[in-house]
Amino acid sequence: MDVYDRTHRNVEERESMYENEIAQITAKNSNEEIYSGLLELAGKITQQKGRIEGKKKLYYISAEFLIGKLLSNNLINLGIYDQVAESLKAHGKSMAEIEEIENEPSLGNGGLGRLAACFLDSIATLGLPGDGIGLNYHLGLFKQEFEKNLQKEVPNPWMTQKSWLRRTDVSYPVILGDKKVQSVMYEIDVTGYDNKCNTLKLFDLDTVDESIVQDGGIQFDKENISKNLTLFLYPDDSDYQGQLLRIYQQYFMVSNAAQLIIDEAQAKGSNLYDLPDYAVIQINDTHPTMVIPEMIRQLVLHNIEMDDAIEIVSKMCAYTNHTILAEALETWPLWFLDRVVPQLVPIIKMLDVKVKEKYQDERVAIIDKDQRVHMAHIDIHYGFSVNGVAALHTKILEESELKPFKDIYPNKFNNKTNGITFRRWLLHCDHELAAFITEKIGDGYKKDAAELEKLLTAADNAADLEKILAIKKIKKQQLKSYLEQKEGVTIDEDSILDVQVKRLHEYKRQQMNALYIIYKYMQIKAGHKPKRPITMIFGAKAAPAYTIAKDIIHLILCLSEVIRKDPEVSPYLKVVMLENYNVTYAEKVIPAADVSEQISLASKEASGTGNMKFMLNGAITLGTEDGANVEIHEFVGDDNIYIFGESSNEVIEHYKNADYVAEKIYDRDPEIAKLVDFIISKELFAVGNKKSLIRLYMEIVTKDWFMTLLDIKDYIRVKEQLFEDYEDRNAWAKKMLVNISKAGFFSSDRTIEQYNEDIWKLK
Ligand code: GPQ
Repeated sequence: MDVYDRTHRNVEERESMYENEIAQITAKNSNEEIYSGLLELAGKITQQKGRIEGKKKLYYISAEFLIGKLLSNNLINLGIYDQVAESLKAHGKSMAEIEEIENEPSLGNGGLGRLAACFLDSIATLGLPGDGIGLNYHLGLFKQEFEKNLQKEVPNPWMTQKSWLRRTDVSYPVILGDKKVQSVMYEIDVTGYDNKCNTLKLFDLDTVDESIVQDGGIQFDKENISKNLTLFLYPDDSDYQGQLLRIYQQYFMVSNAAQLIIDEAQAKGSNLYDLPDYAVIQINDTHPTMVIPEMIRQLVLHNIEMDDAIEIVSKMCAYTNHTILAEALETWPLWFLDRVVPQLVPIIKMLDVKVKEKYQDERVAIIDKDQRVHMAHIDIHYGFSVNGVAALHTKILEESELKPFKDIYPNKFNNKTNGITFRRWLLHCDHELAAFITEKIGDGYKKDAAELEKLLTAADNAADLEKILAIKKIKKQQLKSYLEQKEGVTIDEDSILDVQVKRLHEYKRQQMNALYIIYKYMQIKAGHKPKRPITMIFGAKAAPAYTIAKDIIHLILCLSEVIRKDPEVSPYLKVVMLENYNVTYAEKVIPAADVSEQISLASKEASGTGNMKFMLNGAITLGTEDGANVEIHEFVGDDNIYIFGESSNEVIEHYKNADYVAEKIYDRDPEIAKLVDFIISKELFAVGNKKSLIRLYMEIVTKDWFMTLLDIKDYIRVKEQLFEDYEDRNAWAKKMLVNISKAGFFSSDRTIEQYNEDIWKLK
């Protein structure tokens, strides 16, 4: 029997096995009871399937795991989703209402955290032994609310009595400053699609006290470490205490990780000298970097000589870089580390001395002349692999950002273009599209995403093109009713849905999209109405201390209000800023999108993963040649993507020569000036905060660090072309199909296979 048939048989057996239980659970009256019944059943099936075992195991250490709600995800992976959904339907209920009971875990921020979650799904699906290790943030990332067109941050308690989170009795002592604390490990099962499971291990402290957080904005006592250690993800680090807290968190995470890894390896028979045969650690950006000196310290405590310990650890650790933004590259003043983790400082100093003995090059030093510790440099010198997250990103790392390291260690560098799990980002979020694909090409694509290419034949079939447009409309209608209930706004399902959802950052250039809205508003006021109404959707949280990012949110909310209240414009243009954009929201909005805005300044977006989700769901990319957009472009070809703006090479040159001056463009080009000036118009002042709008205006005119004005005209030109092309519905549907069928490469199953082949080498 081949694998496909066996898979099928397993699903059928399982379905009949749990038929009675599913019938009982779904017959319950309250949605809460149904939810907890399903939670228990999923836990039971997971346990029956068992854990993925192997001598060597991967530990994916990450400050963030943006896992999203787990109910549907787990039911799909366990093979009982359809049966549960049907059974619910027979009782007049829907999966969607049961999903509403679950809180979305607030354990991540953006792309890096979501990538970690997609990776866990693929690792388990491929049957590789690999666990995630992170922290159990009680209040996680803040919840975003809008008040007076401004972002307000409120605590986001997500843990409930009944949840996927399970307390274990695993516990380790950790030194935090002058105190020793005792950790607690929680676990969440990571189900593989038609496979066994791994776990996500989240460390915490029993002494953490949510009650120290005051109402009305997020304020708490940053000094009381044992009370606040795991309260928040990225506690505000705009002050000194906040920065220390970040280091405490990082150390707590990696000290637990190191002790757990040693324990598990020893239990499997390791003598610790052979630890690299039992464990490989993937360091997800630099937040977990201290695992290197901490692991060395732990091994020395186990009576291993320092030099041996360094060698052992260097064979175990691999580092992924997720950004070239200078401000995001972590460097800590040595004296900070001396206060928080004095036990690591002698080791870090020794690692630094060894580097300095070998290489007399300040650029590759761990401790620089200002006594700052460059975390990435520890990873590169004392890990065996360094990877970027898209082809262009890795190239920039190798050729400029990390060139001195590439020269020393040519073989350590490799690329691993990011991916997304198709279970969540197709099977779960767009059942209609998945059913269409299955009908056309069978369900082999669910396990082998490359099979999506077979769909290309549908691009020549008029009936299929009709269907694909009809599915998009259904997804828009579903989003419409969700938004009516969630936001109290109504969108037009026949309008073009143009979506930019991602964290708010100047390099991602939401402000450029806002300038387009101003352009369109002015066009409509001047009588040039679009052929079809346009709905612009934004979703983005700004870091609480990132003032300009909050100003950009303010601008978008103000534009939304001005347009909404203007009867001349509102029939043609609508701006919706989603409140508290998160994974759950992404699952609703991405399948409904026509246009995927990926407009970062070329060279600045390491990869992007939203771009892949939109592509898979049949949205067309409007973007710069940046991150994975470059690879998307290569796959779909010029006719099926809209590219604009200066290239990464040109941008890098501008930075090098410091020759980009926004003010010059503003002075030279009255059309551009007109758009920017609207930010401080009486129309916007009437609904907004003058100080914030002026600050943003000044920033764009006098600084514009991410070169909005450089690309704005090309952006408007290409976007107008895209809207025109949209009217040829048949041609547009073809573009959609090409995008879907070429998305296979961006499955995280492919990414994980490559990590395993080149780096982890798990059996
Ligand atoms: N990314 Cl360093 C984050 O979301 N957070 C971070 O702290 C860093 C990177 C993103 C990056 O901006 C995207 O381009 C990537 O697609 C994503 O990581 C995953 O690699």
